[in-house]
Amino acid sequence: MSPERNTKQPVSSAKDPMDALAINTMRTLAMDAVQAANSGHPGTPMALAPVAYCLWQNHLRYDPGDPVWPNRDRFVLSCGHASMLLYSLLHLAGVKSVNEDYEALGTPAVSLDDIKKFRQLHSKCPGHPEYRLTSGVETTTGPLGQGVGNSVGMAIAGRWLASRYNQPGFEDIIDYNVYAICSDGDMMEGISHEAASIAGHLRLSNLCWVYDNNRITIEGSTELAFTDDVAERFMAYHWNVVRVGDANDIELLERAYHTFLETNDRPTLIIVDSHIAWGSPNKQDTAGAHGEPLGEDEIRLTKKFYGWPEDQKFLVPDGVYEQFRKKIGRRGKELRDAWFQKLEGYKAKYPALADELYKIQHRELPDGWDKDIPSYPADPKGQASRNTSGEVLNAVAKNLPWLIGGAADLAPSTKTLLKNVDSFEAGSYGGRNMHFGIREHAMGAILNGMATVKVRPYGSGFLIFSDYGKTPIRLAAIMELPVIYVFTHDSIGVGEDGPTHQPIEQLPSLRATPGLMVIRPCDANEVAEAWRVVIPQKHKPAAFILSRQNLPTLDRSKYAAASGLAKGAYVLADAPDGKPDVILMGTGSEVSLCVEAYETLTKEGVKARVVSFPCWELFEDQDQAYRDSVLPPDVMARVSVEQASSFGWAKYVGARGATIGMRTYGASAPLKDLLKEFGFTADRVAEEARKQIELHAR
Ligand SMILES: Cc1ncc(C[n+]2csc(CCOP(=O)(O)OP(=O)(O)O)c2C)c(N)n1
Ligand SMILES: [Mg+2]
Repeated sequence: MSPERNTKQPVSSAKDPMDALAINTMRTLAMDAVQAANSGHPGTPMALAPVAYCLWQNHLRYDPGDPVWPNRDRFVLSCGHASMLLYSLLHLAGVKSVNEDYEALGTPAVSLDDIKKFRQLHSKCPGHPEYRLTSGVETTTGPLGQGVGNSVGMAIAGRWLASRYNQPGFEDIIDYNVYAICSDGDMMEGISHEAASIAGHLRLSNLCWVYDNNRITIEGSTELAFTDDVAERFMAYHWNVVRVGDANDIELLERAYHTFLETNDRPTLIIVDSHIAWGSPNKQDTAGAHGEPLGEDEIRLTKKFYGWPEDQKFLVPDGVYEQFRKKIGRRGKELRDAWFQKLEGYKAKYPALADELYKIQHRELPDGWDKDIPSYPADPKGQASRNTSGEVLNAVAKNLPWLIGGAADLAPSTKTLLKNVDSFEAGSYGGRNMHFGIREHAMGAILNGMATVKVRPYGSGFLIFSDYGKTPIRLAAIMELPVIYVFTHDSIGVGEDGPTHQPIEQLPSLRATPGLMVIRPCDANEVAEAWRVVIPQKHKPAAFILSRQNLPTLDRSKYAAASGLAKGAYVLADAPDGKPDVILMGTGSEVSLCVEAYETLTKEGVKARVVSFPCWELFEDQDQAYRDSVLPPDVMARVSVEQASSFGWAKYVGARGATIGMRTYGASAPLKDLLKEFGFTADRVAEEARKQIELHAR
């Protein structure tokens, strides 16, 4: 079957001629912007213009003047390649920009000039919508499937906030809905299966996905690779499924949105059949015709069909801005103003809850959030860092009510269960223990969606499976969302489970993610410090890398205080005169090996220093003087020890330094045998130290 093609989008069935004019304005802006950039996807924004227009104008509870109003409906464009659809809406609806402190600036979020500079440096209209860069963009999309995943997190956060903050007389303080527009690609990606499955299970009736069933992707018809019965699939996930046979049929679209609004026990999928506009007949058979500019001639023809001045570019006809002001503008402002008025009454009646809501929205913490974080006495046996982390997490959660999270079915292993706290489940949306199921990828995207709503989410699993959810991790870093990942079973230390479960390259790969704080604490007190550093972060995601096996708790009266963790790396033990001949550095379980080797070397009269190095990202943030004080440039005899790929350590040990790490996968065996086999012993560390001193003395 050849894909159906239709360059000229039929004029929509809008009754008000101004609606039709506004819809065609969105389409022509998309054509012109993509043509000017000479790259991008014009077809989908054109085809979906009526779908999004109808939603924004008639349903979205959204005030363009205040795009951070906490109870606004969320709109996610999961098919981020259709970004011009969102940019034209943000522009025409007059959405205002907001600064880092969430204050409305009065300037447009997207100016016509930004649209003219679509995909150019410093434009507010980058190739794919970017959260933080452009006000009104609720989440960064582009990697297909992420947006729909985020939308589930937004819906979850909405349900949780409603459960805690809606009170008698104030039942609608939080009652926003979440809409996501998605495409064939979103539907094919595995993450949409995971996300839809958990959304259906949780019966998130505040969630609506609009699926653009245009039956075409880049290589051609979906017949090539995708013949799922999407409706059946979603019904099996316990979704309500509605069909709209024609994307231009405003009446059918209206009916579908109403059905969503009236459905109170499950999420809704609206399947919209559409035809993509994708270039003239002579371009149809060339590879890449889908997702390319239409070309000047085609644009002229299309504009003629719309009754548009053929040579005018970026035209917004008279009355179009007014049409948006009259509908979404007026409705949104009224709703928003009424909400803030209501909030005054709420503040009077429920001051403590109102204060929490304020703090959540500003990413502030309750006073005394850290008062129950324990400190740990020296203990040669110690405990696993995952266990300490569970204790510290619980100590923090007690005083930070909007810390919410869970595991991908591994809470007994990751120790992330909050004690004396309910589960977040369908019909019990006040719980804070999330059960993501074995869905690492969706978990990551859900955490991102929750973080955009500004509750404080965490997710957990085995470090090895962080790869399953890597894209959401990097998107959290791009979006600067303070998501917390608790990754346990951090090394070949998992022993008998063998190479499939022993992380090797995961640590360097996470460390290579710009902006992600990867923290591998060496003992119980470093774990406590790590949480102390991470929780106040407003714009940085963090990953805790924790052991399954016990780690001795260092005697901090003998060695330096764990508060050094805040600087990423610190001198734990030093040569008596502070002038070491060799530096031993390690993270996590390997720090105690360094300490043991240090004691041996010291007895031999060798002047050694131990550097505990829990977080590269934090260390790189320190000034040169501090970094030199930890790693003096004139001491090049250096040894690093870490049970992971040694990739990257040369940066700190130098080209002639020694790295004790992994250059192969691990093996299935008891831990003590593995440590010997792969050289993670204090003797080996001491031996490499002696060799280093000799090498650098030459
Ligand atoms: C995870 C991911 N893989 C691949 C791509 C590259 N890509 C961009 S658009 C697209 C296909 C578009 O087809 P569809 O999702 O049906 O959207 P439509 O073109 O119909 O709007 C692909 C493969 C991507 N953006 N994300
Ligand atoms: Mg498609």
